[in-house]
Amino acid sequence: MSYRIPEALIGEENAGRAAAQGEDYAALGRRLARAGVDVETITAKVAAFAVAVPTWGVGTGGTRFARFPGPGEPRGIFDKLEDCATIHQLTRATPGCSPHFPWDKVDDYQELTERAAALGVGFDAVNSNTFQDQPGQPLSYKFGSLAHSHKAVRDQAVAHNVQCIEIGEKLGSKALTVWIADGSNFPGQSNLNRVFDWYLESMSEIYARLPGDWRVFLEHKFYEPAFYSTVISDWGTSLMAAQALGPKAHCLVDLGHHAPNVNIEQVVSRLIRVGRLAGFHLNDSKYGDDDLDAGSIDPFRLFLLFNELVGASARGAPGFNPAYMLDQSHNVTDPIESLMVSAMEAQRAYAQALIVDREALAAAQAENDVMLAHRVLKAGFVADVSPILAEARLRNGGAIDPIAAYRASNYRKVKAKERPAVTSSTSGIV
Ligand code: LRH
Ligand code: MN
Repeated sequence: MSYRIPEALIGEENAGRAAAQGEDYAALGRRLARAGVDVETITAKVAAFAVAVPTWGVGTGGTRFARFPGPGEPRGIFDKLEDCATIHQLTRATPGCSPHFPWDKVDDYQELTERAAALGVGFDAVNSNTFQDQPGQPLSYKFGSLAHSHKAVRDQAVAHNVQCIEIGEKLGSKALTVWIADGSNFPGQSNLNRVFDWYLESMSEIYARLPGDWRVFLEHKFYEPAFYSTVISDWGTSLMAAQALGPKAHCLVDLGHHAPNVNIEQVVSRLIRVGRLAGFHLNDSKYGDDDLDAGSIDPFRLFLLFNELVGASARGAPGFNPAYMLDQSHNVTDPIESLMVSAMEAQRAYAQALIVDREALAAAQAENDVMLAHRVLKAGFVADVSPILAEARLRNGGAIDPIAAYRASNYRKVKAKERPAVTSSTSGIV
């Protein structure tokens, strides 16, 4: 039987922190009450907030230069599920994990579903992969996949996506995420209009195979691995595709997939307006698609994003039902610690946005009282909502301090013994 963190250990860890937590929570409650905010309302919403963990994120990530695997690396999807379950056990914020195929391919998906259920987690959106060639794959994706100039390659990519839907149905997923690397490195290499026709043609075949209650998430990215043009490069192109395909098609926003300084919260506001926001791959970045931990570089940007989402929810925006996922690469930290902290940073941005006095904000905006409007918004960001996040975890049966509990459990050391060390330090993200 592989090691799981004993619930008793979490209880002991919490017992030592409960008094301080109670004090901090009560003090925050009093302060928020003075501002007309009911702390219990915020805590309940935060406790119900869920963000999915990427199965490919629990193994050490790398770059094109190198990857430095750590101790106790997951050897496959069953180890990855254990680690995803540990993240949820301590944070109570990540009940779902998002699998990627064929990286997570197994022979018996019933067994996988049962193992996940036994570990207390489920499966969120499934991710297809036509950006790598698999051993024995008949046709290469070197020059594209769903938008390849050869129909046979497009058909192969369509078949893979249909297979991902069939696997997802066995796992209980309700969405397929399609990110393609298709693009060009040289002007003239591809017909910029024709490739979009081929993409739509391929996606419409995939769309036709979606079960009634499924959605398909189109993920745009402005460059990499293509360095001159990318077929689905921005939200406008993604929205054109979603509207051409049908009501089940939505636009997924990966925070690292935009040109520097793009106002992503405004992009999100536009997608919400037309009811086509699929949701997010949350992460952070300073330069390109760095896949750094959410909220680690620019937490104010994450707050501004959740401010748009809370505003949309408050006004009852039609079709507003975003899916939240993390999509990160952990090259220098313990992936479990990074994913726990990132899930908590998403909760933090959500709680801060819930604190914003929306009436006062709307009034100041109407009067063009710029400084007042900015300060009313900023008041949410500068509030330390840590006691609310801890209270939500505690009430959900998690750890007041997940990192401390995780380290006290020696989970990584035990897994290092259970899982033979991975010697090869190949390059590449996973
Ligand atoms: C592409 C991407 C996509 C995943 C991959 C692992 O950059 O964000 O969402 O398939 O990372
Ligand atoms: Mn992504």
